[in-house]
Amino acid sequence: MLENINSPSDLKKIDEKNLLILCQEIRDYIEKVVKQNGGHLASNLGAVELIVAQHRIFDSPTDRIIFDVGHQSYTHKILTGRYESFSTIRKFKGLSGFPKSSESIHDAFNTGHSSTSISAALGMATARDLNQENYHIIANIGDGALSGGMALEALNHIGATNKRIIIVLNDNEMSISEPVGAIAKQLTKISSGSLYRNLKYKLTQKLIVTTIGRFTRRVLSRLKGIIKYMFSSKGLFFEHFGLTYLGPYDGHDIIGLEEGFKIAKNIEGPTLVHVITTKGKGNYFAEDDPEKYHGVSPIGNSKKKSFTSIFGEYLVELAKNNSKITAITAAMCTGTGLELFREQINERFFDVSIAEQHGLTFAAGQAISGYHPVISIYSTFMQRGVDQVIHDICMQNLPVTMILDRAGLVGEDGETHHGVFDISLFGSIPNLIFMEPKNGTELKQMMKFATKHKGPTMIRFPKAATLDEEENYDFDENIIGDFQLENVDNVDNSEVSKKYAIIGLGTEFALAKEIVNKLKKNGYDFDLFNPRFITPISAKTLINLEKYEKIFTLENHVILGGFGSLLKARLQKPEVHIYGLPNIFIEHGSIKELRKEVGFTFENVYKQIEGVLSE
Ligand SMILES: Cc1ncc(C[n+]2csc(CCOP(=O)(O)OP(=O)(O)O)c2C)c(N)n1
Repeated sequence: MLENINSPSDLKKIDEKNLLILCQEIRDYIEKVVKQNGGHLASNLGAVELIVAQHRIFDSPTDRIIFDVGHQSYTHKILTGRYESFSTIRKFKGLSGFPKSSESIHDAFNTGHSSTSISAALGMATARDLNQENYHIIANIGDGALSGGMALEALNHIGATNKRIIIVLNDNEMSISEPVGAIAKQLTKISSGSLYRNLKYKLTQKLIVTTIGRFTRRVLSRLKGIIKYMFSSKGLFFEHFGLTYLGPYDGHDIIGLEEGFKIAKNIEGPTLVHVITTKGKGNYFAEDDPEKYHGVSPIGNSKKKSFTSIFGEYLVELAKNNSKITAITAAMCTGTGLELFREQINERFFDVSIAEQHGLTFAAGQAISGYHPVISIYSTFMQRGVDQVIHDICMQNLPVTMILDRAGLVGEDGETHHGVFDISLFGSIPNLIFMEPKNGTELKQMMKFATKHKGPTMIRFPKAATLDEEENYDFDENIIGDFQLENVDNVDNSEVSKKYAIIGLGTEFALAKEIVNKLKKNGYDFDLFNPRFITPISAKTLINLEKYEKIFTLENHVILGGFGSLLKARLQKPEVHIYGLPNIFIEHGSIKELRKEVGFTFENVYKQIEGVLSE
C-alpha cells in the first residue's frame, strides 16, 4: 500500500480496515532503513498511528503540522511524497533526519532542537489570525520535550493569547532516558487514572474490529473526549494554562485518535490532545529498552573508544577521589557517557531534563555552595545556555567544568546538530578557561586540572574515536594559556626557531602534523603547536607567536569567529591563515563526506598552504 501513497490525500482514501496493515508496512520500512542508515528508531515506531491519523484528519500543507525536535517525523516523511527517497535519510545529499522546509512543503517548521514547537505554532497562529486566515496549526510535542523551558514559556504565553492551536502531546513516559520532574509525574497520574484505563479497556479490548465495532468505537471515542472534557479533573494541569484538555487517547488506536482530532478541530482557542504511546511500538527490543533504541547507529559501526566514553569513565574515577564532584546532564545521560556515573555515584548524579539553561545555573548554585559540578552538554545544545555561562557561571568565577561533547561536525544528524559555533559563543568570556584536547590522554589531563581549578572551565571535543595512551606531561595552573610547541620528530623544543608555524586545535593537531610532515619534506621550515587553550592565551605564547612570519591554524569549527579568528585579532605582525569550516549551515552526511564537500581535507589544506608559501 505504502508505495502508492504519494500525498496525504492518497492516505485519506485508504479503507479503515486496511490501516493496521498500512501501519505495519510503515514500521517495517522504518526498521529496514534505520538498520542501514542509523536514526531514531524507538521514537518513530511509537508515533506511526499518531501521524497517520493526523494526516487523515488534517489537510497538510494547508494545515501546518509541526514536529518538536523532529526526530519522530519519519512516518510523516514517508506519507508526504518521500516514500522512495526515505531510503536515503541521513545520507549525504539524501533526506534529512529532521523536518526541513526546503525538502517538502509539508515540513511546516524546521526542528532538531527540543521544545520549540509550541512557540512556533503560537507565532504562526498570530500571523494566521492577523491575515484573517483559517487553517489549523498542530504542534506535536513529546513528554520529554514538554519539560523544556521554552515549551513552558510558550504554554504560559498561550494563556495570555487564547489562540487557536492544537498541541498533540505524545506521551510515551520516556524522554531519551526516564523523564525527570513534576510534569512527568503529573502526566503519569493522568494516564494511569482509572477513567482512562476503563475507557481504553472498553474501547480497544472488548470490541472486535467489525463494521459495528468500528461504529461503536467511533461513538465511544467521541463520547470519551467529551466525557473527559466535561468531567475529568485530570487535565486541570493543562486547563490552568488556558488549554482545553482532550484525552488521554490510546496513541495506537487510529479510529480513536481520529475522533479526538475531529473534536479538537472544532474547539475555539488552544487545545491539548493528550495521547499515550509506547516508545518503540512493534519492536520487542525497542519497547523493552527504549533508552538504548532511541537512536541507533547503522550496523557495522566500529567499537573504538570515543572521547565521550573516556570522559565518562574518567569522571567516575575523579569523583570517587573527590566527594565534591557532581555530574549533571540535560536529558542526555547516555549520549554524554554518564551512565556509569549514574550507576555508581547516583547521589551525585543529576538529570535536569531537557533544560540546558536551568542545568547551567543549577550547576552555578552547587558551585557557589562548595561543590564542583561537571556538566556535559552537546555543543549544539549549549547554544541555549550562553547567558547562563556568562552571567551565572563566569561572572561569578564559579568552579564549574563544562563539557562540550559533539563539538565540530557530527555527521548524519546534520545542520541542527553540528557543534561549530561554540568558540564564537564562548571563546572570549573573561574568567573562562576554554580548552580542546588532541586525544584521550590530554582530555583526562584537562579534566583533572579543570576539576581542581577554582574557576570556570570548558572542554570541547568531537564525536570521534581517540587514543588514550600517548605521552603524559604536567597539566596544571602553570601552563594556563600556553601553547605546546612540538616538532614533528616529537623532540621537546621550547625555542621558537622557524619561519612558519602551524597550529592544530584539538583533534586537528593530527591533520596539522600530517601537513607539516609533508611541508618539511618539501623544504619548508615549520614549527608545530598543540594550542590546548582557546582562551586565555598567555602573554608568553603571544610573544612567541609574534616571531613568525606566517601562521596557519586548523580547527573543527567555523572560520569566522573561531579559534584562528580570535588568535589573529590578538597578533600584530604575523600573517594568520585560518583553515576550518565555512560559515554556512552544513548539511548532513558522514563526517568524511562533509569535510570533503567543504574542502577541509589534507589535500586541500596542504595545497592552500603551499600556495600561500609560494606567493
Ligand atoms: C535542546 C535539546 N536538548 C537535547 C536534545 C536531545 N534530544 C533529542 S530527542 C530527546 C528526548 C525527547 O523526548 P520526547 O520529547 O519525550 O520524545 P520521544 O523521543 O520520547 O518520542 C532529547 C533529549 C535536543 N534535541 N534538543
